[in-house]
Amino acid sequence: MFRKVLVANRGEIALRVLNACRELGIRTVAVYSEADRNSLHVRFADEAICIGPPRLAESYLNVPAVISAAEIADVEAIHPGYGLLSENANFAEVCRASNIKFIGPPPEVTRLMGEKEKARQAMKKANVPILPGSDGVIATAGEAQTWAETVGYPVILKAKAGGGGRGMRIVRTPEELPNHFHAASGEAANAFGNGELYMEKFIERPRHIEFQILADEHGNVASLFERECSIQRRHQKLIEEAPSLKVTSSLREELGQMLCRCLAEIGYQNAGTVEFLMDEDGQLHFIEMNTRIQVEHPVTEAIAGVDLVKAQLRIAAGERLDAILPAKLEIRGHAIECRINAEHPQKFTPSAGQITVFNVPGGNGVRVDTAQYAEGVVPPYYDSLIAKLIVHGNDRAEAIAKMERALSQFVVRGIETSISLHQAILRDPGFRAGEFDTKFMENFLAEKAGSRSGTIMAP
Ligand code: MV4
Repeated sequence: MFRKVLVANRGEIALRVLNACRELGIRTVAVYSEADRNSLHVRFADEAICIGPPRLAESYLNVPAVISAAEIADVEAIHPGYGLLSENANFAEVCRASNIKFIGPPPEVTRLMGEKEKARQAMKKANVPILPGSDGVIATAGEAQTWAETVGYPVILKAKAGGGGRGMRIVRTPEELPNHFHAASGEAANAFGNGELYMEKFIERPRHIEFQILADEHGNVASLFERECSIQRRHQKLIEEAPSLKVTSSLREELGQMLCRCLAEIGYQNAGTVEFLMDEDGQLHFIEMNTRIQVEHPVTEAIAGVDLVKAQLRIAAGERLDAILPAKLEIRGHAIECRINAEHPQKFTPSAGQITVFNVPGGNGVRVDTAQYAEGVVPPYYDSLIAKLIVHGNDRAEAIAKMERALSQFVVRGIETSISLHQAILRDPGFRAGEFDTKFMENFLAEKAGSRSGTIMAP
């Protein structure tokens, strides 16, 4: 196992990774920006190094600053957490050149999955179901029209270098295709420095379902079941759960095996998430792969009984999956996560400032991942996620009851949070019945805005 690891992140995930290291007997090094001087990830690491001013580009995204810190502290490995440098293949290459182990897949694999169209072809080759669409990128609007005829309208144009919803255009008629093609291409060129597009059949009201994968460095791959992530707004997930009510055990088994074979073929290593859209017939279609640990990993940890961050560290240190995982992976109960954001619960505007009261719920089956505390400060420079509330029950109904109880005991004052929004979602009959798709929040917010009081929240 590593002697010393640097955590190249901040907030709850930095603390989450530091905790895993601590429990494995690994010395820890935190890096921080000037805005995070008083953060818990700094306080609870064995060593901490300031890497620059508050702005991300000058601190947490500053590759030379992070690498210098790693060299000064003499670490053997870097854990990137999620976001920031976690899916940056160039960073992983600099780590490799500096003789520092990057805790994640090899840069070649990250690069392959970053080119969404190549990832799609790789999945297709391994018989993983993909949506009807173009084979490779589309050069011109005319070519796009030809593909759209074969696929059938509506279609969606996506950026090859994209992901996470940017640079996408839904096209419903041949007439509007040329305009959408040029707009999407321009937006992609602007956002990703690459205007290349590909096309897929558009699914109207999909569910977002993703599979958690672990792969060791000896060619072994395991599927740790799926998460349901359809409760989102503008591509920001709000609530995730595991398992999905809509994935049958045969589908889970079959797709899990297929993914393991495919990812072994590709040479995948470490933790990864394969994203699917589920159509109205309950069929899953691959859309993209994320080559990192995800925000919502704790719901999988709860139902699978596996510490995914410890698994990442042990895999990167060369251990084999059969030494890390139980002999037989099984789903136990049901888990739900609410992302507690520092933002207005209806307007979604960020709410930075000093926290005055921070009462965290606990008890059987309740987990809170946070780096916040009473008198802590939420800086205006970063992501609004301040805590994740995760509950684990014997079934979904028990998990919902536990979540409602825990939310009612989660008290944050000084800043605004999404806690009351989560309480309102949990009361929704559609949510309670498990009947929802990726349009849920749009409908939910429109309905509440139209209601008599105009407010979602109970007093
Ligand atoms: C789609 C789609 C419908 N059909 N692809 C949005 C983010 C990116 N990862 C993929 N996205 C979508 N791709 C086809 N062929 C609908 C979405 C989509 C979506 C997907 C998952 C979760 C939330 C979403 C919200 C809007 C659109």
